[in-house]
Amino acid sequence: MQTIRTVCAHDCPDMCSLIATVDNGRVVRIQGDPDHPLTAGFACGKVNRDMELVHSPERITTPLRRVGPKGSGQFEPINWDDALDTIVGRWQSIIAADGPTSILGYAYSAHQGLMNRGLLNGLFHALGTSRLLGGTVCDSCAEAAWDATVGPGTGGADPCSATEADLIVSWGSDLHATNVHLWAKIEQARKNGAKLIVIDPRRTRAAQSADTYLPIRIGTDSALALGVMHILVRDGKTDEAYLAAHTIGFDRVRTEVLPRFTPSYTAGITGLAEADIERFAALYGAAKRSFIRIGFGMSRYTHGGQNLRAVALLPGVTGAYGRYGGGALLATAAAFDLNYNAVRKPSGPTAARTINHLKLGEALLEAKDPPIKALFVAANNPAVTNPDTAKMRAALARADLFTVVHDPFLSMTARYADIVLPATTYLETEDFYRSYGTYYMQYGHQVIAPQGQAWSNIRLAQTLAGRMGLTDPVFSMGQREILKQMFQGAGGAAAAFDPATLPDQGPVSIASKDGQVFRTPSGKLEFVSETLAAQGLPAMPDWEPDPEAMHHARYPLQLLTTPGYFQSHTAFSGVAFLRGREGAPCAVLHPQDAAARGLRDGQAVRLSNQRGTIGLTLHVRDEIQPGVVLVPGQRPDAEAVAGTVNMLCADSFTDMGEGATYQSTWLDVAAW
Ligand SMILES: Nc1nc2c(c(=O)[nH]1)N[C@H]1C(S)=C(S)[C@@H](COP(=O)(O)OP(=O)(O)OC[C@H]3O[C@@H](n4cnc5c(=O)[nH]c(N)nc54)[C@H](O)[C@@H]3O)O[C@H]1N2
Ligand SMILES: Nc1nc2c(c(=O)[nH]1)N[C@H]1C(S)=C(S)[C@@H](COP(=O)(O)OP(=O)(O)OC[C@H]3O[C@@H](n4cnc5c(=O)[nH]c(N)nc54)[C@H](O)[C@@H]3O)O[C@H]1N2
Ligand code: SF4
Ligand SMILES: [Mo]
Repeated sequence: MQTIRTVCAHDCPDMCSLIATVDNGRVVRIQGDPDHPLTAGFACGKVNRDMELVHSPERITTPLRRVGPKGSGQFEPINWDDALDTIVGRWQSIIAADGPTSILGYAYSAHQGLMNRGLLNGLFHALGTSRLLGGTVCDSCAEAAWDATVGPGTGGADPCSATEADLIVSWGSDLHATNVHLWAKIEQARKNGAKLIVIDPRRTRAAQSADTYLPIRIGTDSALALGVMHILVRDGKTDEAYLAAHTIGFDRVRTEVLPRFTPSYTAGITGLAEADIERFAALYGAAKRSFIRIGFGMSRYTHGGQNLRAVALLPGVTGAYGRYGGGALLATAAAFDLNYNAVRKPSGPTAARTINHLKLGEALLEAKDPPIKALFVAANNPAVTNPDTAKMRAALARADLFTVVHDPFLSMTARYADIVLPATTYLETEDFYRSYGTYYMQYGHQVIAPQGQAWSNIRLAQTLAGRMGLTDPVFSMGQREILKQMFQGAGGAAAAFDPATLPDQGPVSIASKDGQVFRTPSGKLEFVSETLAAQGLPAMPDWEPDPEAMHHARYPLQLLTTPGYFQSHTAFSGVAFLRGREGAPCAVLHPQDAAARGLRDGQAVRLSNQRGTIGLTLHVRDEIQPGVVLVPGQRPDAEAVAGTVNMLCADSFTDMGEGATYQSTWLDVAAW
């Protein structure tokens, strides 16, 4: 038996340090590292079972060549040399005929290691192919709103500071699912007397144990934030000295926007009781160190940027941004100023065609001059997780599209591939990590040898680069050498670390106890944003109804799509135990809506709208308000009655950051 310290590479803000126990070449146990202050000795309920992920009987063990129709999942094993010969031969002839931009290749976020993700993207950058504008299925709207308000290159409040808070607001964040280690800090803060407020259309587990729960209507967060500001102004609870020194534009918002957001107007929009809004504002106004955890959920909506921006402005009104333990946490990644380009952009043209991730289906079907002839996908399953999945799958089914998928499992996307390549999981690789929800970075060590004939993303990138004739040094360097490159020219707090010693160091933090830094053009928190105005967007925060709500007459229910507790998108769908814990893919209706449709708990139901129909198991529960259908997670079709939730969602853009609008979806529910 041997124990090895590594880092959890799953797409999760906590980025835990893990202790893996290995016996005879097999991982037999995974525990949280007690020496990482946030991990604090425990891993989440998913990763506790990662020995079942890495040793899953459902993993693919050899390269595969498709022998049946696209999507059918019929493949035959081939060896790596044949697979690579086929790929390189096809890519070279496509480049010769139509140029490199007729290829689109990328790795996405299911391996958070900077090298495993970065180097495959570096390969395609160096080849000059079309480039994926990534993140639009996830956080690009939230990020654009944060950047316009707080500034680019800035992280939010340190999660470790939450223990110092006197008030915690979990605003659209399902802490037990996506941020369980922050939950542990919040429990500590509550022992010290802090109050917890949860603002979420779903009565999450955190909401059940909160001091106050506000069941807000989907997409109305900007109205609530402005309603709270209205009361703070009315009651003289603003910190005028902080506003004058660190913010711009509040006076305009105070006179031109806030007068409308009376408690009764705010209540009408948000569906909350006036008394509850008053109570929340009173608590927020009285707190010195109010800590808001902002989740991404509220941004996945037509006006998601406005929602997030208004919430991110609130700590400026009371000066909470200036105090340790106060402020707002959306993400932290922007604070790590490393030389990412060493890995992601070793060479290649400065500009090439970009394809928005959420429009991948459309681009594969419609892009011209040149059309996309070859697709390479690693660490992403767009046939389930992209919006408008029917279009996505029609695109993947295109007979003349040469598709390669690199994945540890035969994902729904892989079923459409011409060649499938077996990928290692993170436990079979080493890498360097920086978190997006904490201020830690850490080197993660390889725990066991690659299983079967699986290759890491790095090995694949370096081998394909060699075969394609690329000579950039990063494609032949060892990983410790690449790490040094990433620290050459590093800035900010990261620059103080020596990459030669990091692999032996365990977790290290770049956190600071100073107040929130603003890196907007004005250097202040921007209540009025000229940057947004220049893009034709409202310069000031406001609330407007969603134009998609016009479908309301025919499809009266709005979709609430949330993370699965025991599934993270589809990344754990190869673990039978976790599939069982999550349960069959389901839809949740309020008892009133179920009764109105004559539906009962446990029956199969059809969810439909103008884009399609899917089949799920119904749960009737009052954890949501009437008028909402909750569908947790994005689950592969094979587990459902039929289809997958993103078949109902449009591939349209949010107001900021060209992000996905999953929640601007109206539908109806009937018996299957
Ligand atoms: N277990 C698990 N962990 C995960 C993931 C997962 O799928 N499962 N996903 C990972 C990834 S890729 C990401 S990006 C992160 C973040 O993943 P996100 O999907 O952004 O999850 P949260 O930040 O928890 O935000 C979701 C919460 O917001 C609420 N919500 C939805 N709409 C609104 C709204 O309009 N207003 C308000 N106030 N609340 C709303 C939902 O009910 C839910 O409780 O988590 C990561 N961690
Ligand atoms: N309706 C709806 N849809 C959503 C969301 C939502 O809230 N609602 N959330 C969106 C968000 S936040 C995100 S980030 C996306 C996530 O969407 P995806 O990126 O598609 O996430 P996963 O389903 O986890 O797919 C990751 C794939 O990578 C594979 N993989 C895991 N590790 C490795 C590795 O080391 N190497 C390689 N090559 N492959 C690996 C996994 O087996 C899996 O097939 O989904 C988005 N889709
Ligand atoms: S909480 Fe997140 S980072 Fe920690 S073990 Fe679970 S998935 Fe990994
Ligand atoms: Mo995400």
